[in-house]
Amino acid sequence: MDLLQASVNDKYLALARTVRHYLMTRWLETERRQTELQSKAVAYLSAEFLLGRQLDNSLLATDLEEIAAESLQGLGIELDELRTVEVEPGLGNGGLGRLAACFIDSLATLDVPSIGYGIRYEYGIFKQTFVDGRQVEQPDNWLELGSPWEFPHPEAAVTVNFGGHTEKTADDDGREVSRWVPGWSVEGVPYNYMVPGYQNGRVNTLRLWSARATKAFDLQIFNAGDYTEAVRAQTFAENISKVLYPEDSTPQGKELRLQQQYFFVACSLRNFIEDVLPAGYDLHKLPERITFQLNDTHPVIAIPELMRILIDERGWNWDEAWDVTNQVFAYTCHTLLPEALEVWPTSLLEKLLPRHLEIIYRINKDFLARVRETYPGDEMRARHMSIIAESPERAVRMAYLATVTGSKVNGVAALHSQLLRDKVLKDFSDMEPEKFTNVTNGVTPRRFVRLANPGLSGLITEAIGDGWVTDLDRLSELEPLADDSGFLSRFREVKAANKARFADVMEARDGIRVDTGTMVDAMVKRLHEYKRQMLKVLHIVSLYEQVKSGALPIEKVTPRTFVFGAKAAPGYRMAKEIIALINAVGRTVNDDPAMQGRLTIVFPPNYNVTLAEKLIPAADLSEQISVAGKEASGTGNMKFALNGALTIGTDDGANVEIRELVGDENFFLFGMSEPEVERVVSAGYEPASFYDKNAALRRALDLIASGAFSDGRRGEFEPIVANLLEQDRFLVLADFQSYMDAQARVDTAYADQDAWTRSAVLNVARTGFFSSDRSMRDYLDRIWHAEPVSIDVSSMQG
Ligand code: B1H
Repeated sequence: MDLLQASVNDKYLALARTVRHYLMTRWLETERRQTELQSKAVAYLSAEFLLGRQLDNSLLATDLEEIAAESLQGLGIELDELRTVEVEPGLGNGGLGRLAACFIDSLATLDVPSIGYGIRYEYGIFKQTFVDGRQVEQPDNWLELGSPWEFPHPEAAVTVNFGGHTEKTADDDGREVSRWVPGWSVEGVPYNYMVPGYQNGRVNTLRLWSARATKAFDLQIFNAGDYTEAVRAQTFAENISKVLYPEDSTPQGKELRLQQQYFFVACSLRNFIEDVLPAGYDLHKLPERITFQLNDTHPVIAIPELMRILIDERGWNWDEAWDVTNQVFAYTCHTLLPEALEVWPTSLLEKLLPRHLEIIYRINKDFLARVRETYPGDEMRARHMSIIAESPERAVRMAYLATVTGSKVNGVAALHSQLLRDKVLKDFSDMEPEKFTNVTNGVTPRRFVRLANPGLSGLITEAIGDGWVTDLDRLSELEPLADDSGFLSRFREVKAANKARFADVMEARDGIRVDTGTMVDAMVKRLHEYKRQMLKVLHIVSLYEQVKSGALPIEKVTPRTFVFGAKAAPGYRMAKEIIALINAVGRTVNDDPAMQGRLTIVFPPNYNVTLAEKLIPAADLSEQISVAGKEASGTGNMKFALNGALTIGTDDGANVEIRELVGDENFFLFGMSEPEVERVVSAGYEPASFYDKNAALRRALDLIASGAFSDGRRGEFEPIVANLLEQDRFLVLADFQSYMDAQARVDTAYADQDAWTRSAVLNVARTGFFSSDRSMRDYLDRIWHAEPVSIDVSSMQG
């Protein structure tokens, strides 16, 4: 094609193909080394990988950015223009999926042989739009304009069975065995993605599975002469990998979701055993070759699947199979919300995976025997610990299955892991304390500092060299510069430039104007009541109310731009109401001349990884305000701190560790602690008493109820206000005053720009701990025990 006729997308695709071609030699060499050494690897099983754009990351990993920019310029093409047309693969909901993407980046950079296994959803997380301020979801057709980063391998498809029934037969020795007679099947086609390490020659693989109808399936029906039925069957099969479930934190117990889960783990286990391991490998030695890390409970059906393979297909006895299965799985829990713990009705398992259900029953029987042996006569304990729940319906508790089977169980921040041991999984931790461990989450410094914040990266590199990109603890060398006025002023210039860049993006993306002279106060995360976006809204409404009523002179208000980014699960009513309220408050406050633009609310729709990369470097204040004891870790909190925002936050999740590291004087702590929350709740929390006692809170809530933000329609936000006054499950009203006080401290601190910038620098210097490279080292030491294998790049050329 002629360059003159090529669209921007054509040019982007051509560049992407060039870069991926360059990576190919390294990919093949990585494969070759792994085959040669046969060392232990890590398989990260995850229903979500929220990758973000690939071009920049690939250019960084290969150190090709400069060359690419120059050669493109020679052709009259701007690299920046090509960057902007890439559609990010949104194959995840939020933190859990993005964590998986950070982890595979770090594993590749640390030279660890590893493979990510997941689902190639045809539609990722929905595209959020606002219609009259209300969320409307649109399909995310991310494959529409081509997907240059994936390599389909239809020839390597594997078959996955479902349904049918089991039959009792006798084996060669006359023992009774159960056999699965499946009812139907689909094929899984692997799509491989390159996961390049940072300039180290290693390229690992992310293998995502796409479902299609089996040939046999088609043929049977074609032969019966029913063409339309055959085509329908194809659609049925393809449905399995059609769409990502948009529930974050609260899974829906839908049949299709269980199909997705089994589909991808069955494909992955088969692929690892039959294609990654050498032919004829003795599976008794499997633990020497692999740990399957279970990213939450979504892939936990892999446990009975491996047992089935070893027993039914390989003819092993139960104990042999259990011994190996025990060693190769480890489980990461990501939640504390009881409603988020996945449970599958036995009726559904019976219908979809009857043989797996039998295996789960047997695991449970053996386990309960062990419990009774350890705690004779304690029948209550046995009932509590059973993998099978009996009410409200008979169901399998997937977290318990993973805990019983896994070699290790970990939480994702220190507080979270402690609460797992003390509460959610207490009985299991009492019985097998050594099984429980913590690995605090981390984020990749390549994407979230080096790429997202080139200004800060340049400044850091100038000061301490570029070793920090793969050794983030070295940020501590910046500490002395917190007292260097020259450095502080350059740091401030970088922040200002990042605000200007963010303002440009907001203008181009959504036509939203951002005043770069204001404090950028950001709350970006999924919309969930426990995360308490409502607390932020009450802060804003209260300030507005105080100005309007004359209690607070407008000149006393610190100019702030409140940035929200939040998707709500499409079926989560209250979350969607809160989105509507934020937009309504935004419209009213932004349009009110009395505010003189001092308080501005911006809520760009469809917050995603790409927007995060622009917003986070521009932020001054990071809002991490969940009710203590509910946010397992948070990872946005780490990204903001690393980019020099100060945190206002509760003692929850990884905030605890951030505060310990940056120091109390560089963190705005507020709110009840987890034990205090427990006490208040068990004493019988009455939110209305806070409304009665606190005039500012009362005025803010009354203003919302009055219709001030809904053109006088009083009923509009009634469900939100009523919920807060009557239930308030997450103690918004109880923490309101403490939050307002902390925000007043923020205003005071911000007034002294030198001191503020000093704190910001110290946040950067002291949070190197939150690199996902460190998380990976912790997993390697405590759970995986795999060794790095370096790739020799000297023999390779482009
Ligand atoms: C987290 C989820 C999650 N925890 C169910 N649990 C899902 C649960 O599709 N589903 O059904 C999807 C996601 N996600 C998050 O994990 C935690 O809330 C964060 O606190 C944590 O930082 C993150 C990574 O560990």
